[in-house]
Amino acid sequence: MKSDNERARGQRTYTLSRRRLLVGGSLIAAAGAGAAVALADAARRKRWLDGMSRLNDITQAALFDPSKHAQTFGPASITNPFPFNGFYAESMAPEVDVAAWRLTLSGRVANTAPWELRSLMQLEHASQITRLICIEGWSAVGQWAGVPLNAFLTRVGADLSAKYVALRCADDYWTSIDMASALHPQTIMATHFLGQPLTTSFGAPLRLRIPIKLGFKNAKHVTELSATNDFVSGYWEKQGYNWFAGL
Ligand SMILES: Nc1nc2c(c(=O)[nH]1)N[C@H]1C(S)=C(S)[C@@H](COP(=O)(O)O)O[C@H]1N2
Ligand SMILES: [Mo]
Repeated sequence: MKSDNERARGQRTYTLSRRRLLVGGSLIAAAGAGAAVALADAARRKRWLDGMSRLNDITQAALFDPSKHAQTFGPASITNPFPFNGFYAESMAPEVDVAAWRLTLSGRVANTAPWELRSLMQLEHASQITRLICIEGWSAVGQWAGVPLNAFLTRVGADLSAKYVALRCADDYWTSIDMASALHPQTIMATHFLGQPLTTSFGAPLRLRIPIKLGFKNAKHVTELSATNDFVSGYWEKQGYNWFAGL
């Protein structure tokens, strides 16, 4: 039979270890709560920064001057070789089967019949020697030619008062631009680079060339275009790059 002493000791041990458990438990809980607060802070901070970036978009859109052109260059300024950039290595660039490829149209567009490359190339063409500026810190001068997006949007009966033009690509890349920039005279749906059809690395068979915006807005391997009032952001924009990305 246990003495009262022994029982008390047992009780105390139990109490102590229980207290230790409670203390340990509370510490873990506190740490957990702290982590939760830190996470909530991070989420709040991210929301705040995203909010500021959208405010920045609105300011850039308000200050946008459609009569301002990106600088153009002479052929001697063309960068050779032209650098590749993508969210993967160059060897992973999608090989699009041009015969099967179509540009599909959706959203606020009157005539959504898909376009073959051949038919696109029969439309009005424009050529430009301009600088592509990548946010990662390099730029290069190239020569692109293709259909002015303005003429194309008009041709297919897109709602030119829609807020955005959104683009989807064969490599699951996507981006979107404001309508005013889509209608800018230097914004083209390029089919050619240096007078030749676009190669796989550089966006075959069709890419957006928009010299008034940063490189990541220049979607390559475009497969779908829509005019929309829904803000769909973009691949890099979702990861924090400013959406408007005007120069
Ligand atoms: N489909 C698609 N388009 C894309 C990208 C991409 O990864 N996929 N990268 C963008 C980025 S960040 C830049 S700088 C330019 C690079 O174009 P270039 O390879 O012709 O230099 O393409 C843009 N368009
Ligand atoms: Mo880029």
